[in-house]
Amino acid sequence: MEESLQNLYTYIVDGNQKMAAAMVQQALDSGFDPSTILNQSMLTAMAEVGRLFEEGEYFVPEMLLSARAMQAGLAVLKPHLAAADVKPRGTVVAGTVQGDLHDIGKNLVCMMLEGAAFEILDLGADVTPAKFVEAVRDSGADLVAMSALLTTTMGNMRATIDALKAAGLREQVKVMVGGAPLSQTYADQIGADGYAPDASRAVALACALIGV
Ligand code: B1M
Repeated sequence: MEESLQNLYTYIVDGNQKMAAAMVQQALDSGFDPSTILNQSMLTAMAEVGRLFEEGEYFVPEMLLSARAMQAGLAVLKPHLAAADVKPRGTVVAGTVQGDLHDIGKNLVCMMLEGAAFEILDLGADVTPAKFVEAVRDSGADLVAMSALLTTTMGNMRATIDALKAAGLREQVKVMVGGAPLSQTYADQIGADGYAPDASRAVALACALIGV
């Protein structure tokens, strides 16, 4: 890996927010395109953090520091992922489902969708089905984008889809889901309209679902 990408990887794994942000800027200044920085360095760093946690070398505080370093780096990258000022293609209500605090993947999906000219209503993490319903009703959104990183919280995607049905809103909105423990099979089982394994395919899926 090229030196600035390698340094960025190390600062994210080590949880150094300030240096992670500085390294993203340095990599941009050196001419790396944002998707190379993201895929070759930042996402592989988070996968390594997951491995260290699984092996018992990292605990929650270390994971949290790495997550903050990742978010600091993403903040620098964000303007480079976002599109120029164009008419919104559709409105997306996005959130990580109830009980789940993992928001990095969801934030990335939101950034990429924003970059592809979708208007985003980001409800954050630990979002109850009722909050999703309220946001869809108030905004008249075209799409709901739900993320889950825990096997214990995936079920809240189905609960959210059920709540949309109960509120009479399911027919007017498409639902897409994603997150590490999910699969197309699971998305089909819970009655979602689509599943995407990563943020760039989330953009392609969103476009396909609303027909743009
Ligand atoms: Co947690 N954590 N964590 N964690 N954490 C995982 C998910 C875990 C796999 C680690 C491990 O054991 N290897 C494990 C889950 C195991 C399981 O459920 N089977 C785990 C655990 C156990 C926990 C706690 C329970 C730990 C504890 O307290 N004992 C706890 C739960 C807290 C809670 O949510 N209630 C916990 C806490 C945390 C932190 C708060 C410390 C921190 C999160 C901080 C934050 O997000 N602000 C954290 C982190 C950082 C991780 C790992 C290391 C990294 C997650 C991440 O950000 N990845 C993670 C291990 C891993 O993933 N290898 C782990 C980078 C991110 C870009 O990827 O989110 O997968 P991801 O998103 C991808 C795709 O999935 C997809 O696109 C993204 C980019 O391409 N995608 C979508 C995501 N959402 C999408 C939506 C779409 C489409 C695509 O459409 C709508």
